[in-house]
Amino acid sequence: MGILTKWNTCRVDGDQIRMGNTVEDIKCDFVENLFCTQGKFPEVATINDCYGAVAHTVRNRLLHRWIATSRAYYEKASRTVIYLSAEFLMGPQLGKNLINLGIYEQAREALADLGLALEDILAYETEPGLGSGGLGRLAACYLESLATLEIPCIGYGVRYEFGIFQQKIDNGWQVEMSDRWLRLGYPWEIVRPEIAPEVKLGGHTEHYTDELGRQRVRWIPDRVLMGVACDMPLIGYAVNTANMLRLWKAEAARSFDFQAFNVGDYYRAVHEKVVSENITKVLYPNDEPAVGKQLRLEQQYFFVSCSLQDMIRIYLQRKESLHEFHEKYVIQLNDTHPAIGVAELMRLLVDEHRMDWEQAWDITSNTFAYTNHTLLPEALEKWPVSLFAKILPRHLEIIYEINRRFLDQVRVRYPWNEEKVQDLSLIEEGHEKYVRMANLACVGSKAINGVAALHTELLKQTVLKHFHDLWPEKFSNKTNGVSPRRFIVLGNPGLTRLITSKIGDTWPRDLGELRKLEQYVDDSGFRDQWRQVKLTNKGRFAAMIRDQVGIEVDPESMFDIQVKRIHEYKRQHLNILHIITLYNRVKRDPGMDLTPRTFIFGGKAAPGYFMAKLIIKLINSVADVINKDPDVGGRLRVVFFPDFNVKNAQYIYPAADLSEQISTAGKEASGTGNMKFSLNGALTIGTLDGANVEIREEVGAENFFVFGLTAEEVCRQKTEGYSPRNSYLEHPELRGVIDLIDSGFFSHGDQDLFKPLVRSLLEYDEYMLFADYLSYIEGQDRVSLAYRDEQHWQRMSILNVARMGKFSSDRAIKEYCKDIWHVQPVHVEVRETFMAE
Ligand code: F58
Repeated sequence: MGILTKWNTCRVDGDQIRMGNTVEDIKCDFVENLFCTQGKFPEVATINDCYGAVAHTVRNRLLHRWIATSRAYYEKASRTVIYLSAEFLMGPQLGKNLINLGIYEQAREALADLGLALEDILAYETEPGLGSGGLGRLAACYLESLATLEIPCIGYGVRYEFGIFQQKIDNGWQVEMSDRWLRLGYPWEIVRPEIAPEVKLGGHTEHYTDELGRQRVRWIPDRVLMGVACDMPLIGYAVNTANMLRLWKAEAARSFDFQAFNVGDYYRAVHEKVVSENITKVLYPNDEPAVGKQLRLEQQYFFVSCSLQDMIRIYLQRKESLHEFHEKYVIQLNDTHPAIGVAELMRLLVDEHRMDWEQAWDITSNTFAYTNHTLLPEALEKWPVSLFAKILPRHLEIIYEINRRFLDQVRVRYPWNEEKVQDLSLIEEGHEKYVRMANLACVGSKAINGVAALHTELLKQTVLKHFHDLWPEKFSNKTNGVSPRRFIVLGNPGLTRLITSKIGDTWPRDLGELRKLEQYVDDSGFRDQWRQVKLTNKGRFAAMIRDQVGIEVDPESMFDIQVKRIHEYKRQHLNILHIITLYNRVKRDPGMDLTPRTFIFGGKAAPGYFMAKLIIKLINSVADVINKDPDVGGRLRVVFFPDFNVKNAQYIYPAADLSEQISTAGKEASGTGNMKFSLNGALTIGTLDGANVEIREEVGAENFFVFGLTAEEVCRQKTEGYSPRNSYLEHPELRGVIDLIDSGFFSHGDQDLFKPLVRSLLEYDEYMLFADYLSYIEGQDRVSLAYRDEQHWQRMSILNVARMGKFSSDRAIKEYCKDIWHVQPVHVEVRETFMAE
């Protein structure tokens, strides 16, 4: 207390403690940081030094709010949302932080005064690619909205030393390069070596009777490691709330080093350290679960255990017993990757905190909630029981006990129905037994949700049907959303200025306000400005294409873009079939009247996914031919833009005229790129899949190019027997396209290269490209026609933006808060002193 009183006298006014927001304040702090954090003087400062100095200048302003926020949460003992996710695709931090702090313009001016361009520094920044796709990016948007809505929250995850690989294209093929995002240091994280829970792995269990005569279990591990907390502050938009993302980095536990040293085994001690650190070395780059990969299971358990121990530590700072744990916390499981948390919380409560099983279960099953992100049966995670027994022997016992009690209930509810029992069981029986993580998540959670209306309905009817029959009240839909701050305000400053000039500046935190734009659709001056913004954005992206890919594209042509992970169900190859169809038409009649289009693709293929990599090769091979053909005369251009990531995405969405959302109906859970495109004024050509259905409902069917089979029709055709070869024989244009690929025309006469792709389409066509081909081509023909009526196109584009308010991540988070989390905002004031009054 003495020291606190002394510290309290150290009042410093706002400006001195690195808070000021004027151009002058920012300039001074920048120069000071150049000296004190980079150790440089201006004449020798590199771009990296300048970036570091700006980042620290911004970080200082975040830290004040971060401290004020944690103090407010501490004082109010607030109920807290825990977002547990194996992936957070946070994107570059500088621009977003400047926007959310409201000092973007001041910073730009301050740097300009010093002869530096903020744009150059933003372009220099690298991003932590700690996620592989939509699921990780959704987590990042949700954390941003949680802070903006002033909701107490901690995001917990893994600090991978290497994130998702960087993609290069070499001779048309994807080449993966390691992502060394920490190479030059990372100014946004604060490492807290003193927050370092221990995590056990392997070994065996011992059952014993304690001093009170109760049956207890001890886990004797054969490895112990340590998680070190690496924190990132996450500031909300135009509020003081700065929440925390805490990522765990694995290190060797010190006690183990000592043991080895004691017996003189220096080598083993060091080896132990290397092996321990491996756990958080690299993100698995696949878009399907890594069945049976020991390291992946260890990663999942590692971060979940660290996080739960950390939550308990924080909780016990204020409380004596853990009986109200579920009132303090609600834990959202971002898919099943953290589902082991159900068993781990049971273990911590029962084994380590000596709670009764029943009470522990009551707490656990009232703490967790589970979001499912996929309908693909092959993407449901399961782990071999043998692997579980080896790595997590105690958890396997706990899972068996949860299952025993659960199946007893099932048998009461469905007497003599062993089929039900088998479907619901946490264990899949068979030659090799598996632990089913989705079943564990469902049993251990009080709420279960899908990520778009159609997806939730299909979940209830298919993969989670038996759980829905058992507990319909647990299920709800939470359609995804995206952050308008990152994907409009930061990514599309031109559009932001135009919108704000018409409807004021409150729309970024109340996206429904965009509706007010509807009143300007008939204003031709406004439509012209709207078109001009798009043209500028296209010019900006065209320059990036020129610099990075070496292809000249015309910003006046329609930018038709498909960016997302490369996967057969997402059907990038259907897009190619359309491109080749147009090419064949031009070759037949070079003088034809063709709407000029630039087709742009981007996205990473899982390194081991042969067919996805072949699709990338096909895109590049088709590009080589078409871009050079004088008959085409530049009216069609095809570009594969390498290394699609959050940073590139910010330039891509604003430049699109047409958004390709063409997955087989019933396969894409939601999609979020579809929302980002439409919010930036692109029109969509899409199937009735995922959130496309709701986007179309919102923007109006007349402003959306729909095509293809519905999910129901896909299902029906499959059961009735679908023959892709019949479609091929029936449609001459399709035949022309497939035959051209097959002939080796795009592969310098090599008829083998694309054979696996052609074969798989002709013989199986699992994702029904041929069934949707005709309807897709007709849809594209409608698009080409529509683009020629420029005034009408602008109208549709404006209406898309005006009606997309629903897809703000703020709306999604409000729904989670109300229906699942039952949590209230906590308003944060920033005081001018660090200490309590
Ligand atoms: C995606 N899933 C869905 N998984 O595919 C997409 O429809 C949805 O919009 C998005 O989640 C957000 O809800 C997805 O991105 C992964 O990346 C997993 C990572 C771990 C391995 C398995 C895939």
